[in-house]
Amino acid sequence: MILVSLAGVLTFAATALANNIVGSNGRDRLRGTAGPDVINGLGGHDVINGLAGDDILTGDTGPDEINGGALNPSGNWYNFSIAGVWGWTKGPYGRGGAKALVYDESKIDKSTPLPNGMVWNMVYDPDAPAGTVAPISSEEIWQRLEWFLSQILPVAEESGVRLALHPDDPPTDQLRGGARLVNRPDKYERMLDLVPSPASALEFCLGSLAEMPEGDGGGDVYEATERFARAGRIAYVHFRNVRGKVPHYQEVFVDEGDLDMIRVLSILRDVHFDGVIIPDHTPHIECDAPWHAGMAYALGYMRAALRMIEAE
Ligand SMILES: [Mn+2]
Repeated sequence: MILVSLAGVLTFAATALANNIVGSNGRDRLRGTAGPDVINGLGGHDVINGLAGDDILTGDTGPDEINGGALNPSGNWYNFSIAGVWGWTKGPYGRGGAKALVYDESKIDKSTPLPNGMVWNMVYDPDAPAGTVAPISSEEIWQRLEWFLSQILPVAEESGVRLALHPDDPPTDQLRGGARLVNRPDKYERMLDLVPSPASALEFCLGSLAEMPEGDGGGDVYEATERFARAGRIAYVHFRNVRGKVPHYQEVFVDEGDLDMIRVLSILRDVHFDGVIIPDHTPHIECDAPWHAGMAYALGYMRAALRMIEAE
């Protein structure tokens, strides 16, 4: 069954492809409420920074937080990143002068350290001492993730919800001194194996995956889509497109990037994917509601594309 919902206005049901497309209201629910409830409500910055004590996420508070947090059983977004999304510039680089994001490592110093008291572009401790966050190795960030998953996944299982990890955006080797986590499709495999659980799932961001450089397990988004969808590990898909890869790429409209989005949808159809597909960030169309216009454009494309491949 397909459920299309755009700001609560439109609802259609029942097609052959068992996907849900959730509009901006669903995105808000998933991203605005559910994700931060998990991460911030349960001491996320301490976990990411490696400072969490054993009492976080354990005891009675875990299930209560999850059950009280309006989490979605199908999948709830989380990121696990020190630097967050950083290093891009925004300008009228998109088609028709739309404002779009460009990531170009020749224009930045990606090792620029994070100030103390900040994680994921957010200040969590305004009284932090002056200075910067020390570099964090790949081994260290994977250990922190393992601890986090070992604590929260049993609670998620008990509560009947899935947690869906977003890959790194941008998927560099390191950013601001911190090693990145899922910057190749195969790293998703490593994450799933780290703490095996049916509650552990993927927030499968097609844009971030397409930005991953070739080689070292990167490059083939179609193969990764089929592999993880067939295994039932994709909780939901971020449907967006890009042109180029790390170290230089640009975010573009869904119909003009390097990824063949129709091919991706066909793969999902062929493996009977029954998760959720939502639009991700898009170029901002010049008008009174630039973000909403971009989202509406992506949703319209997605609906039309689904109709087309279902008719094949
Ligand atoms: Mn995304």
